Amino acid sequence: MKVFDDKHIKNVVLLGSHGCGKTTLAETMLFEAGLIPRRGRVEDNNTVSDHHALEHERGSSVYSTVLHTEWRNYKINIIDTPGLDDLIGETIPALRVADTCLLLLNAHHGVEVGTDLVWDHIAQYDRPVIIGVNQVDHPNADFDATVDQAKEHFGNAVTVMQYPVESGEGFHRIIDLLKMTMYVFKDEGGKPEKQPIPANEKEKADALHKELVEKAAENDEALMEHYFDKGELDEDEMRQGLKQGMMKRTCFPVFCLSALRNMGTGRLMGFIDNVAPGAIEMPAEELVDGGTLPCRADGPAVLFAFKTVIEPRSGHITLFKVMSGEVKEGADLVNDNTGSAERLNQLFILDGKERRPVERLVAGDIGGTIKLKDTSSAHTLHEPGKAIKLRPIAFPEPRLRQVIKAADQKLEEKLHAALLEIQKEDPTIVLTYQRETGQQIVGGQGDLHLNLLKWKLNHHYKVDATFHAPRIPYRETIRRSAEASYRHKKQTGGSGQFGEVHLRIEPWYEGMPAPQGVSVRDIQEHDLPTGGKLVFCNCIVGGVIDNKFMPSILKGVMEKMERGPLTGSPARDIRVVVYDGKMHPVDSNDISFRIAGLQAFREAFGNADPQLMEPIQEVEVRVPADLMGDVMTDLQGRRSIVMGMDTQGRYQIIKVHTPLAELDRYSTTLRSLTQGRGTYTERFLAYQPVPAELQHKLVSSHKEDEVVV
Ligand SMILES: Nc1nc2c(ncn2[C@@H]2O[C@H](COP(=O)(O)OP(=O)(O)OP(=O)(O)O)[C@@H](O)[C@H]2O)c(=O)[nH]1
Ligand SMILES: [Mg+2]
Repeated sequence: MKVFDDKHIKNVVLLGSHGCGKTTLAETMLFEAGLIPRRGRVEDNNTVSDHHALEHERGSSVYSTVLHTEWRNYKINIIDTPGLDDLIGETIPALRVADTCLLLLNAHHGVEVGTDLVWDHIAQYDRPVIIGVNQVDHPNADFDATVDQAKEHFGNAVTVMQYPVESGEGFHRIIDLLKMTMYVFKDEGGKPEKQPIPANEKEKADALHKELVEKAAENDEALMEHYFDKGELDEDEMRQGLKQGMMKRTCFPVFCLSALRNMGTGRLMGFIDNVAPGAIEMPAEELVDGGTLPCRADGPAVLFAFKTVIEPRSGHITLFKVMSGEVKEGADLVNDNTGSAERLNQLFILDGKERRPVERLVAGDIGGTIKLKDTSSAHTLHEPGKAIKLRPIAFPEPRLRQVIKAADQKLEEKLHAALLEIQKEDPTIVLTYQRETGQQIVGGQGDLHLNLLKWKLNHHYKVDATFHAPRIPYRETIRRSAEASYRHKKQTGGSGQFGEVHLRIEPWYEGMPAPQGVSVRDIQEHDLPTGGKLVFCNCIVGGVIDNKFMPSILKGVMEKMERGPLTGSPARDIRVVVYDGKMHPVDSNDISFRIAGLQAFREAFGNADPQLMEPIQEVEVRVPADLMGDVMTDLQGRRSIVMGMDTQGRYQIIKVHTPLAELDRYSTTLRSLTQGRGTYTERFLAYQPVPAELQHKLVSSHKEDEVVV
């Protein structure tokens, strides 16, 4: 495999809504450059990019795939991403390492919901953008309307570079406004014939050319002056101006394509070669500990591992971008995140599933290796003796959480191990364990994401998993103090059991004064594993309960607090004052005092105005302004408290506090309320009291466990 120097490498990520033609375009770019002898089709499951069984089954991309093409003297690394929003975890790492985004629009759908969603991510990464209007050959294609929508959604930086003489089935001619020429394609596409712009298109082409020249000139004073003097810029000057515009994001050049019929790809690749910024032209990477790392071939060797791919047979493949310097096969590096030494035993570039060995890779290039010991996604590897750590990759929080179980209980451990593996590949799969319910919760980006997870578990790990809604982690507490006493007495045959405990329970709060009216011998503060506190005061006088039984009483109280009296949820923030009791010289033992403590606590709890607490989430919903009413009405039906509203471009941001219990499958509801245009984030805020009526309902539907003696 040829080694390209840092000046001849371009990294492009293909982005766009589901089905706009990214995979088809990637295939065409490889074919047009002569790297593959024939073009595969997504429908025939034979494209280079969509090579996974899961992608074949679905007929669309599920994974981000790295490919490369060569056009003239340049190597263009392409990362083809899946367009479905649930698979954003695949797209984000690709965006992180790409230097230019190629955003595809579908000429018969215009700007779609998926386009808008991915646009938000592009904007966060502040990357240069080329817009490709694809499917211009489609019978319902409308190039002009698509460009108008693009301007409406992404602003005036949208700049037409080309337009089709005719959209729709007859599409075969493109007018290029930089070269001021017309490309005429044969039916099968490929290399076009260049022709002069026809007279009836001249006026339109001249006007658009002028706009393009002005756009190119506006980023550079010297160019602007030049333009004023001559009234024109030559091609090179235009390229220079457009590159600057792309880097400043004041220019998003628009190209005209039919990926399916191979029209427009060659010219697009030529533009990527000549104009799209390469890694060495992009701003230096910011480092975690301050400072920056410019992408230079003569800098220290630094790699950024952006993705882990798990191949069932060959194990983990680590995909990386060379952020600086160069690496050779066999290089010894250090992982800055773990401190581990790593050797690049193999060095290759990837074209879908094909690995092509390469002797070395230089700054800006993308490659892969296998069998790294201790390297995960977003880790930095560098030559020994340096301390360089690149910023991590931020992934969105889960939008759907479900309890996951192995259908066959015996496979529970296998399921857990499989989930840990999958998580390495897909950081948007988030595992949590809910201690009090003993439930394993898996978080993902939506129903589809979790369905794909199920598929992977089934097919790659041979575990069938079931999903269901998690139990709400309620908490129980009290609102006033109450006293109770309990005598546990059992006289059966030989030795009996006896223990009597008198206690008072009180709502605990930070800075609470010591118990009044009793003589305190000992106070213990326990941080509970499920949050909150239990403060346990030994106020026994005259030795009515021996000190050695106090731990048993505490144990009984703790047991009831772990599975609270109201709904079996953990109780919290309670002070227990044990002030009296009785012992029996022979029959008193640990178990008697444990039971007496537990029962006394339980009884006192019932009289202490018990309160069920529920988790409240801080929720931020982002919806197009016209859908705000419906979304708001729905949120109000979910016991939400509106905290504020904001405008962000064409969107409204609604901030609410909503009980977790009301957010079950909210992502699915929000999608259907907004045809997918609304998004939201949520995070835990605090525990708050459950309203009385609802508490009554929850308590009556819970049957308290019998006390096991
Ligand atoms: N008419 C026409 N159809 C196209 C063109 N490009 C792609 N298609 C078709 O559109 C469908 C989707 O194409 P893909 O390449 O899978 O789209 P994608 O953007 O990769 O889709 P995801 O991976 O799901 O995001 C396929 O049926 C393609 O044949 C085009 O230029 N013209
Ligand atoms: Mg695809």
